[in-house]
Amino acid sequence: MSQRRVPIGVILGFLAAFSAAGCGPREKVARIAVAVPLTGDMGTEGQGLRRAVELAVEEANASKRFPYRVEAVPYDDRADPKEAVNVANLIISDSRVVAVVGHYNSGCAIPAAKVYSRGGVPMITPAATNPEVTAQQLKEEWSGPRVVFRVVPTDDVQGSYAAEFVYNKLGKKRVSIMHDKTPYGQGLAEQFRRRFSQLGGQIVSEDGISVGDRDFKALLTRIKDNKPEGLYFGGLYTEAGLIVKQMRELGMKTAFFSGDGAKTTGLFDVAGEAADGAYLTIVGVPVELLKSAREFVANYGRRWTGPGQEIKPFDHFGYEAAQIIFQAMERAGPDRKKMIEALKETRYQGLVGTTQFDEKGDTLNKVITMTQARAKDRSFPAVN
Ligand code: ABU
Repeated sequence: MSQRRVPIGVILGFLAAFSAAGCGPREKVARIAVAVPLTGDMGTEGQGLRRAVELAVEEANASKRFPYRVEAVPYDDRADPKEAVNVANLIISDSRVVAVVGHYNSGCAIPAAKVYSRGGVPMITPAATNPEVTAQQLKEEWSGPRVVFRVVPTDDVQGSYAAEFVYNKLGKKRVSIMHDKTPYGQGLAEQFRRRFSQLGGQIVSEDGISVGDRDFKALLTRIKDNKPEGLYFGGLYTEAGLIVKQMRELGMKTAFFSGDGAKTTGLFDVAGEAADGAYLTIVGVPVELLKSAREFVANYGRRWTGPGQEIKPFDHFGYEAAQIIFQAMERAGPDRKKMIEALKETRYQGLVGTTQFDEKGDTLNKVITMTQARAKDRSFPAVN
């Protein structure tokens, strides 16, 4: 009996045409990676972004917008820069991933962006606000393609805005600064300091703390002795909540200011009543005030009804990032390289207005809103 050999190329081709489960032809899929913190303190914010992107993906599939299925694939970077790089390496190695929505933390987005450039995968951050996230792409040492885009304004804008509010609107001239020594927290605090000093304000002290620190009373007692009229903190909601709580426990009535990383209901979970009156900037306009986001808010509320699934402050930016990716997919097809070029030409009219990117990949939309925490209903009404 003669035996006929099947060429290996034919076997590989046959296998590739079938799904990993081996139970049918492989479905055409384009994946959007959602690389955010899904666990730990910042998991609340990352889970919100995951829900927002999943909603966008479900809507795209339901409307048969593409001749293939779109999947949102979540990756947990745990708000840890090393884990973000690990996750980014996993993402670029999955050839079905055409784009990334992420990361939340600037400290994660900065190193992960280098990996995405190496893999030629476009990334849109819906939350990381340190200027370096995108600016690093224009530096001489950046050897790969420019792949990073951002739909939120940066901390030079946010820090300056806060300084002008404190100095001009509230008339406070002597402020202490604290920050968490991360690219986000320290960077935002430095931008605040730069503008506040330019205006003629006096920085009476500046101190770095570490993420995970719990007891700030010794430091706050020293700060209290300097009698500042305000305390500006660059960092995230857990440390912000602990600081403002301990300030009030020490009898410090000093006004408390922080940024978009602290403006979330987690602040009330940590600080309780002590959060009341804290001033927090947020990038863009809070979603509840955006007429253009009403349908998104209603759909989100219908889709995500479980405990802890309420809309989070950056979710509309996550949804917007997904829509901008879809627009690029329509123009370029689910092709990483072509999508990068299509994203550079973005002109998208969405929930937050018109998004167009500058040469760094930053949105031209530079709106910042000042809010003030209201403990009785755990809300952040706008004050400007
Ligand atoms: N911008 C909100 C906090 C996240 C970050 O930029 O690190």
